[in-house]
Amino acid sequence: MPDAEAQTRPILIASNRLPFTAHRSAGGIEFKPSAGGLVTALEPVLRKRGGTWVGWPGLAQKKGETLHFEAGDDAGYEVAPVGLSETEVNRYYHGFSNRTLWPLFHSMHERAAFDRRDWEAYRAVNERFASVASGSAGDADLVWIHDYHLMLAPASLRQALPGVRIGFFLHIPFPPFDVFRLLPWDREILRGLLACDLVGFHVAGYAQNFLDCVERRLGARVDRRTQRIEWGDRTIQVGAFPIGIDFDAFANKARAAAPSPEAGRERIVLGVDRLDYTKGIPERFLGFERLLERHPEHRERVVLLQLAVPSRAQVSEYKELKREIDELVGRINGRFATASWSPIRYLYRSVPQERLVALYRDADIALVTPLRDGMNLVAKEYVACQVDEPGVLLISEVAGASETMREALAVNPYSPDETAETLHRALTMEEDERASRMASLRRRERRYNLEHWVNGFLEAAGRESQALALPLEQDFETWLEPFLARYRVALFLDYDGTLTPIVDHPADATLPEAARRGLDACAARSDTDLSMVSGRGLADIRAMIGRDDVTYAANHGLEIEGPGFEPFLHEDLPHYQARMPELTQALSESAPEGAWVEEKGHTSTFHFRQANAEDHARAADEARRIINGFGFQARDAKMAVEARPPIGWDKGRAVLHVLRSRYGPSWSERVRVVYVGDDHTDEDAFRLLEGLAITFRVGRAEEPTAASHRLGHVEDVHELLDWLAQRPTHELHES
Ligand code: GDG
Repeated sequence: MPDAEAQTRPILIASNRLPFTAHRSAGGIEFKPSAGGLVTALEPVLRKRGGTWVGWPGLAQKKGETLHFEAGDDAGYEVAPVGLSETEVNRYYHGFSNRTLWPLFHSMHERAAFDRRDWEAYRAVNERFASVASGSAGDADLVWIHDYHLMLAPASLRQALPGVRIGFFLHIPFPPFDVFRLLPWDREILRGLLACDLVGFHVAGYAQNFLDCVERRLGARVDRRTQRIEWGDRTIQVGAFPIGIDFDAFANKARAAAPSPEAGRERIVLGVDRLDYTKGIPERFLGFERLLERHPEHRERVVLLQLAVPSRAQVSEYKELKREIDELVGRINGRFATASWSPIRYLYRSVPQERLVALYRDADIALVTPLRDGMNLVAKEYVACQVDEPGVLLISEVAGASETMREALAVNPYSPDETAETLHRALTMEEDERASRMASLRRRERRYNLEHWVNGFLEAAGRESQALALPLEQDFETWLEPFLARYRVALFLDYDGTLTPIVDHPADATLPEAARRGLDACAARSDTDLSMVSGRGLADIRAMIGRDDVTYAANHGLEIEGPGFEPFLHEDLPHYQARMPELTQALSESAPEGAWVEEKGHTSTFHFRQANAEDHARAADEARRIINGFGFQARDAKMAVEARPPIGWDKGRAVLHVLRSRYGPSWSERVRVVYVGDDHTDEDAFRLLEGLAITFRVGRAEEPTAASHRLGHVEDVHELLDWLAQRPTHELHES
């Protein structure tokens, strides 16, 4: 679709909170609009294009209570509330979102709690968000999901609406790999985000961290230059979109605001934060104390005015922090106060915006020293409100904002000495330097404002993701070359969906020419042994490949034949084989038109791909019931249900049998194993080989996998075969 047309289609926004908050009062439930920057930025987009905002109204739902909300007649968009019970508010919101993800993503892992019940609530609530979103999406052109509360929702939404475009923006940092991996559910979170078309972060460093995690934890192909990820058959674009503020609105309000009562007597050093341990409030106070110790000339001339907005007061960490701050203020004020001056003025409350902008305008210095911060809007708002005498901005090196606000004075928030010295420098800075620095900061923030951010993200989300430009050989080399070098290679390949595309009838899935060439070239190498691991019967898979020097593990490995070792047939098989004809007949009788049964000796497969789509679910249920009734194990496959003898044998056990029979019990010292498969019967082999082999899962991104890497298509497997056939020949380590 042309970009211009796409920009006028409705849009769906999903965020933890709706643009207004519900409160219970004596007169019933009341709604108050939320005045946050994000709401101000996104509402006009919704009004213009139409669409829906999905979110939690901020109130725990009582049993049997239904909450109904409307954006108001003139809003021009719909509101779809997601109800949460009190337990869910505790576990999903206070628990997993704010006690696990918030500290971990701010690289404060020692504060993070990992509780499986919180995780389960998070998963359930994310699924509910996705289901409300898919029910409200209508003809929305894009679903834009916000923040760390909803990182699994994209995956559920993708399942419900496979064709929808999904954009995600993370408002907090994305941590480095060695911090992120501490999360017991790290892969699930990554997989959730990879269901998007675009994943946006504030700064390039967070996007890099995400790419590292996806590459190292999921084995996805990553193109760092274009910031793209190949995930099975899909491509995901990643990018940095530094958020801005409504600069002109802040500047205009600052021009209009009445003088702050605090202005005039002493010079003001201003801190404005939610009361949160990431914001570094105690550390900031210690830096200010050090200033007063080292530079007594500032005593009675400067005051640190700290606004701390109450936040997440139910979480114990925050209660503890409040106590710590109260004590620190008391101690420092007790130490330095005189009859007419107290060094720290601390307000634990929120103030109206007119008063906030006046403070920003009248403050001589803004002390923005979070210990870690996604971006930090306070720094930007301060700059926008500097409409009179230019002040100085001190910014923590580890706030996202410091990446672009280069003319601010950067500080390490953990160092009281550095904070003190930088404060001293700011307090003694000449007017012309202050003016130059502030003018540059203001110019940039005016240009890269909130509207610029919204438009930039929406434009990127509307662009089709191009496939990776990186040649596959390069990744094969990185993944395989160091692992294989100087070792014999045992290559295990599934057939259908791996070497050949899936077709309606298995008999039509003949080996493509490219696969034949690759297989022949691999087999021709004296340092490579080939094995086929297939659900097909032995004669069938042998005929499809047509080589005698290959090992065949047929019927999911129940029957194995290969060069150099005794043929294998599981000892319990004859018993089940005797029952097979009867089972096949029962399955055939249950089959609706188009469905059919493939008998393969020891196993049997009920195929329903060609039956009417509306019969699929019922036919599969019935087949499972019959299979179980005969004492066989029913396993779902692609548009099919397989009947297998329930003897605890699978492709993983079969691979192990081949390796032990061929190379002895110390096989792992003698060969390097590569396994390629495309469906969930291959997962048994992927799991067994975890840490022992390089494994590839081919195809659909939505299927979870234990494989170490993914490939998009059958053609990529052909390239892998070519690479393996042409890899450098080394003198073997041990033969
Ligand atoms: C998250 C990320 C990222 C504060 N006190 C009062 C008040 N505020 C307003 C400020 C500002 C907002 O609160 C705080 O925004 P920050 O960006 O500083 O921090 P978080 O709340 O942690 O936000 C952050 C942001 O998302 C956006 O992506 O920058 O890194 O952590 O707008 O003005 N507003 C009023 N009275 C107060 O007393 N009216």
